[in-house]
Amino acid sequence: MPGGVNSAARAFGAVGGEPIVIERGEGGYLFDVDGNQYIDFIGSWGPMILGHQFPKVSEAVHSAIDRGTTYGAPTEGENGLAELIVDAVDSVDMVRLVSSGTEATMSAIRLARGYTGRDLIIKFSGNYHGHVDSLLVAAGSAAATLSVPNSPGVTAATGRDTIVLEYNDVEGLNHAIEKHGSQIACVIMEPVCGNMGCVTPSSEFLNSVRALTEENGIVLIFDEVMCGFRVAYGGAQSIFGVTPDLTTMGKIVGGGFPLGAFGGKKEIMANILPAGKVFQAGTLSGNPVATAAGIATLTQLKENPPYEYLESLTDKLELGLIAAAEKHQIACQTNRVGSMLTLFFTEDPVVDWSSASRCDTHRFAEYFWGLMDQGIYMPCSQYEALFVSAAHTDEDIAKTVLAAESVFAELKRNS
Ligand code: KE4
Repeated sequence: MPGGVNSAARAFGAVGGEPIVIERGEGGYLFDVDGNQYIDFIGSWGPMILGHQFPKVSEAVHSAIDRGTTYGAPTEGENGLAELIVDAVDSVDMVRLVSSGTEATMSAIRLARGYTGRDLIIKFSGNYHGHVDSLLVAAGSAAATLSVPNSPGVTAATGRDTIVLEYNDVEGLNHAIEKHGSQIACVIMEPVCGNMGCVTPSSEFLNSVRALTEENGIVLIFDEVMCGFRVAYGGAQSIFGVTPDLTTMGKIVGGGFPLGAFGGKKEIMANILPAGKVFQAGTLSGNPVATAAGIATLTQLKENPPYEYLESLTDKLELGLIAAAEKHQIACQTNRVGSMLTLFFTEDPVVDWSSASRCDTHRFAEYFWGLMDQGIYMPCSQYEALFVSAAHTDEDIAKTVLAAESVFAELKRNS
């Protein structure tokens, strides 16, 4: 397997050394094949909001598997999950289930282009929307970390239809829409960024994006693959009170199984084949085992919302990390929304890719390994968010803060 992994983000390219190999997960913990236990703050890069092996999810999956695994025909579970999504996300009237976040964003962009008859798309540097050719131009996440701004294999022609702007740059957005407005099919953005580390939109930026897209007949796509069901049951849009035209989802919505979704206004979604003419299909789309996991996960989140608990735990973690860093004069910033948090090794506030890219990634790597050596598994890149799960405890947070303090002391000694 190229690089020994099936996804670049887990190859430890940003921190050096060899990835650990996981044998199992349990609650808020991972166990590697050598029997070491770790507090898991990756949570599979977002899906594991309830923790690993959450009983109700496991039971639903076993029951689904006992009836079969895939039929290539409609099943009731697809309706059940679609109804939960439509109920949870106010802007979603109709939804199509797919097998990954990448498939969701790729399909949503094709839909926006088919619906508007326009070619151009706008994305923001530091935002990652999966490995869609048209979006692998200054992507964040692994591409940013591996300093591969444009992936080989993405053609110049493809790149020419994508305009890349700076996140939180209202003037730049105004200028681009002034210049190209009538040719732009959509703007796609992370309403809470996780792929340059956690970065939030200013309200001026978010309101400008919505107003300018509205005025120019441009489809606004909120990529909530990471922040959907994470920062709130209704996603980031329910926190900010801004309504996109389309929303892409993944990770949590599949309960740990390969499942993504895109949905939005009926007048737009009704253009998707076979209701409309925009082609979209998938052998395992709406897979019965994945929808069972998704239904069990969303039902748990809806009936026993963990968001207040997650807010309190993650707040303690953030304040503890900041205090420990300050005690040892380690320059750090934090950005957090709910249980998404990033500790940036830089003096200045991080509000976009250019400020994020000034972080001391070498110092991040030392911090990562210092914690790993104490049984704490943080995301293996400065440009990722950590995720706290409902299975984590105050004790886990206290242990993490204590471990971080010893790491900061070491960093100070070495500086
Ligand atoms: P997937 O195709 O990996 O399911 O989803 C792509 C995607 C789309 N949109 C957003 C906002 C995302 O964060 C992602 C995937 N996130 C990365 C972590 N930064 C997944 C980790 C990986 O690629 O292994």
